[in-house]
Amino acid sequence: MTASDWWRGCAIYQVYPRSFQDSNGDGIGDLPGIIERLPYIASLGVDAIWLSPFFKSPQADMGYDVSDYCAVDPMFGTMDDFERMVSEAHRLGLKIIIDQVLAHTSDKHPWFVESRMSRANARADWFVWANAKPDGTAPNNWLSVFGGSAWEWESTRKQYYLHNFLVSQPALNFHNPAVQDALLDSVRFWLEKGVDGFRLDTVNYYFQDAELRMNPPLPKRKREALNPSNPYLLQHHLYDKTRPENVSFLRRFRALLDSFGERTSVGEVGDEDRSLDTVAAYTEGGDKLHMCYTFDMLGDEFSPAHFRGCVERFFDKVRDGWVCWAFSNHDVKRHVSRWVKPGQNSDDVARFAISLLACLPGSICLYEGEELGMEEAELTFEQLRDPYGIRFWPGFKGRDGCRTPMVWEAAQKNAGFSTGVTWLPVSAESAARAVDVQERDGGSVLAHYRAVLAARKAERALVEGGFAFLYSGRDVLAFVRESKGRRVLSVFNFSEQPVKWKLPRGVEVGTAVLPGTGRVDRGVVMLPPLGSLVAGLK
Ligand code: TEU
Ligand code: CA
Repeated sequence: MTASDWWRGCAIYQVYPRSFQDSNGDGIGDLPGIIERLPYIASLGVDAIWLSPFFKSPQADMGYDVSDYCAVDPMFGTMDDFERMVSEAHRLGLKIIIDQVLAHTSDKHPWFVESRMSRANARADWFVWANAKPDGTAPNNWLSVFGGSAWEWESTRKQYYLHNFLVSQPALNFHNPAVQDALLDSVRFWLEKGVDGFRLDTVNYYFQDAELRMNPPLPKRKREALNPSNPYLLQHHLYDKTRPENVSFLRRFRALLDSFGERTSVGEVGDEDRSLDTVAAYTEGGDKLHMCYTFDMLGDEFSPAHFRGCVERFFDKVRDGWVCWAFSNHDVKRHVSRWVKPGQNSDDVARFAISLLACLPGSICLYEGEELGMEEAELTFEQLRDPYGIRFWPGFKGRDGCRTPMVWEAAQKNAGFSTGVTWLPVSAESAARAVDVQERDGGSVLAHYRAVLAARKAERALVEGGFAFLYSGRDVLAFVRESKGRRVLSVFNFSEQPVKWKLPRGVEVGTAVLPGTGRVDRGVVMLPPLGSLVAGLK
């Protein structure tokens, strides 16, 4: 691998700025707070940070509604803070990947403020505008992910505009080349500031069907829905996102990145029933996105067959693309809470999960707090801040449960996150998991994460090797990773009982690669509940 391939097999740590570290007592995390904690991130053994949005924003969707692509929101700090953060991260050997929310702006973005004023102004065609049907209703049946029609009436223009998410997140019109140019200018702005890559939010929502055709009803083959209480997930989104045009845009985007060298990109492809076809179209050929991720491993399924299926389906469809796997992020229930069974210790689930993630072929992404085994917080309706949760409560409780603050020092107010009133509560249960407590305990989840990430980094077969599945049954998943003749065996017991798994004939296990509770006895792998064995093969 050359230096420009650093992203292949890298480990990324997602920071949600609002919830990481508050430096000024306003109860909201900020960039100076992140700078303070960079040594901690480096100590985990990750290669890069993915920073959720810190751009100027009314914060209707917690920063995923941008009103200035090239400015830092004062709530998070200054441009000077950002520059200090990048240089400090680089000094510590950490890359910085920032989140680009290009599919839509905030309704407070000057482009939209201008666009909505008339049908004839310089930015009139920068968003997706359409006339009402003769009876005055919306142009078609498209729905918003966050509830209701995807169309909002603008009485000044006497037209509807499209929003795939909140009413205050108007969709940009990518069919207009001037829009593409303006967005690429902002990407260039951050490249010049020295960022190492981009996470592209909702990259499959950039282009809408130019003819605005109706979405057909959902076919019988129902897709797995993350949130079935939401009608959006019951509609078949055939025409509201068109892919072919996006491929040319992504080529332009990639050429820009390549002109800076050693940069990366990871696209978020979600809410689609054919997302792997999309990923293939967006990553193949090495001239578009570097990596993509889908929502495959962000659901409730927890079985050998599921993880094997996710990996096999991905590499079956996306032959020369690269994947980035994640079990948690700021949009989904924390994975320990999704996967723990009654009577199980969630810390055992946390240890098992990071060992599994570390062995999967691809790059990996961790979400802040998972290295502490943080669980999903139970919040009351009054405590919610996420508009998505407020809208669908209680059928869907929103995304605040995974967004509660990081916990640093157990004995400090708000576990060291903030001296003020925090934007989401810090519970006593989460404070008990604080970093300082776990650093004193060699058997902690945090200690396990550090050991696993260090071992993975040192093992090329896990970082860049190919893979072959040996076995997947009800309880056990076994596979081999291989690079340049070096082979590493991974065996995982997903069940609540101890299991024995007989090594295939001729397979001889050498020394352990990752810390784990499994052992080998006369050709049989013995695994306690949620146990694993990851070891080199002779
Ligand atoms: O998420 C895209 C997306 O599809 C999510 O709305 C997803 O369906 C949902 O969260 C699952 O529970 C991205 C961001 O990650 C998210 O935080 C933003 O709210 C969204 O885009 C809009 O910008
Ligand atoms: Ca703050």
